[in-house]
Amino acid sequence: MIIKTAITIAVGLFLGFLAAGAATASAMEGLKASDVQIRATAPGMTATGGYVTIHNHSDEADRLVGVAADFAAKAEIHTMMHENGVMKMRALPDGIEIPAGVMVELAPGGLHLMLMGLTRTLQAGQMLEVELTFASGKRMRLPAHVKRPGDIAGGDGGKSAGHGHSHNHSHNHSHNHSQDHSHSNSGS
Ligand SMILES: [Cu+2]
Repeated sequence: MIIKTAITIAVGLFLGFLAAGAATASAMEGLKASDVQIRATAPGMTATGGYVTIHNHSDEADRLVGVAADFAAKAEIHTMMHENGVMKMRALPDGIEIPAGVMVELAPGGLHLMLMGLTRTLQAGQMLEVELTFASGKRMRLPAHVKRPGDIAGGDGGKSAGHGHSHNHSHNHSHNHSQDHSHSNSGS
């Protein structure tokens, strides 16, 4: 009798635990970020771009509001804009809206993670980590592949074909913001 009660309780706890686990798993599936790619740098470069695909499977909008990496003293969310025929980068202090049910792709020529104050040269083939923060409070620590600019998916005729490719160069060279210099100067 006592034993049977104990088993009943144990089974109940176990099922409760499973249910809690399943709830957590589906909540995590709500928002998925994958395929983080970072543009490799040449020695001395203090800034680079990063890209990621975020898929919101939930029925609530969220917002990417922050990015951090241990190899970058400062990181921001940027977009690219046409201004008098010239592509320019602009910080998005409010981040990027990720509407319910929508996939948002940060890719060369458009939205990107701006990684500044680099503490080392990022070489193609390296595997790093970045952390994304969302308005909902979610944080994701994700593996990030360092790739040569030409190997970065999304900007070269892929799904987001169009503007990506031709703008890669201007993007690359305009990364030397004035902020970057203050960071790199502090170390040398
Ligand atoms: Cu930028």
